[in-house]
Amino acid sequence: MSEKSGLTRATAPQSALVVKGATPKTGIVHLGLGNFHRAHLAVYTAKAVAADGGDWGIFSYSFRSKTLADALNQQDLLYSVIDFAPNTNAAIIPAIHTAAIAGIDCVDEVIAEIAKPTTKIISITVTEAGYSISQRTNGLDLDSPDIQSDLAGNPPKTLVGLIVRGLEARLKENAEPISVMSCDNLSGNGDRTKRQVMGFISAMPESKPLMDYVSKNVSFPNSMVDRIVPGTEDRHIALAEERLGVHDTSPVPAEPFSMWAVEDNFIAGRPAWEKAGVIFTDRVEQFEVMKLRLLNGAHSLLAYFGALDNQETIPDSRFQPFIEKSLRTVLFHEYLPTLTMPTGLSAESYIDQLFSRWSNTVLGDKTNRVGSDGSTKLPQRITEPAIELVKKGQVPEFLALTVAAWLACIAPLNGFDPGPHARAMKDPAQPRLQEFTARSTNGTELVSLLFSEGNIFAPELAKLNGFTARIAEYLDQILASGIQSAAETALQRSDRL
Ligand code: CS2
Repeated sequence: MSEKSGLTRATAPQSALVVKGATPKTGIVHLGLGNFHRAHLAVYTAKAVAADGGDWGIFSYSFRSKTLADALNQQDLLYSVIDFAPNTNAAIIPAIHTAAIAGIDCVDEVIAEIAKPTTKIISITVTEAGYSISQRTNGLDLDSPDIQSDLAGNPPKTLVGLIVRGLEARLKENAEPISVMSCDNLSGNGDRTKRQVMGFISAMPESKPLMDYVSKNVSFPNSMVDRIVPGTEDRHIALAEERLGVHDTSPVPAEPFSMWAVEDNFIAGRPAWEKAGVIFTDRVEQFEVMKLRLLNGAHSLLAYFGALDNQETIPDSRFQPFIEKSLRTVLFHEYLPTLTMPTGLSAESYIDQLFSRWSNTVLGDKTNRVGSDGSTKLPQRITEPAIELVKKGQVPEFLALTVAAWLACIAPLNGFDPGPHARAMKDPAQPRLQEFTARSTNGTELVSLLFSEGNIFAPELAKLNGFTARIAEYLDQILASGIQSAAETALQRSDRL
């Protein structure tokens, strides 16, 4: 136990507080109380309130994270965000939350909060896995038992169910407009959230009034969010204490870099986020695609190649010469040709900046964090570029190898040991994939089951025979001779382009 006093309103160093006076009243209900939210939306909102005022306090809810919610309540809802990078000692306390609650027993409170006319925005960070997307139908996963339970009127267990019950209560009580803003790495995240919400409402009995209300009075802004935020470790807690002089049980480590590009489509108003550095643009899609492919797509490669090469952290992985070459090839030959950079941003400098962000040894982001949930991340990152390149007659070697490396990490065949960092990765599709593995003797059989029964990648991708055959071939090569050998084959083939 630390000898320093614990972080509370009474002990918080004033100089670190972003919002210095009383916490503003709730204007935002946030779903998903993870580290990313606490270092991104919460920081931008606190800075906007500090600059411009407004009732934009954040009432936050998490389906799980009960321990974190309890810890924050012990600290008067305060926590610090600590920049981790060489040559910085920044530590701030956003002080913007009005509540932190967690667990399914609290959903009625959340629904009631969404219904209040003073709530103007519902914001979301639940990761890609939280949207109940069916890859088979590209809509709401109506086969999911949790969605079925939510549709039957039980206390909502899913994000979409919870939002819809909140909107239903709002319609009943005041029918005021509201915005629903996804801050997750999904392409067209606002449009996608709307599709999921509408899919749920369509499956409800007598849903016409709710459908009309949502169509006319609820906006779903698209946005591109960016900041690398790992999980909190003991060393982060120790450093937070050193910088703050008080003991914070729940600090958030983050890189200094932060970016947020948002479509200005807030039907019920918003904080003055532009005063906190947010880019408002009607070209948000360009930012999203750039970030989802160049940062996140390449990040997945770093995570799976690194873990298979026994690297614990992203910087350790990035510094392996074969991984660095693979990264440059996937970025310049496979992702960049499939996108248009936003006006004013140069691809070369954005990519240089990515390499320096991935080199952050002080932050020490983990390959197992980035590699987790690949079944919900890879479809966003790989599908469209793969389809586009194959249609142009190019086999995207490293996109195929990324999928193969993910399979080798999550569902290793024939007793292959992917190493401790891959074993630490979690993936909601792992049981299904392992079942396919048990039925397969080689990469071709596994990949064929993945694409015929997996419901992970869009059916269109399954039709790209050259691409799926390449995934199988690379998977066999990883199992027989390791990731480096497979990457070298892919590099040789790419050189011939
Ligand atoms: C990462 C992201 O988990 C992942 O797959 O690529 O969490 C990444 O760190 C963030 O999107 C950075 O903005």
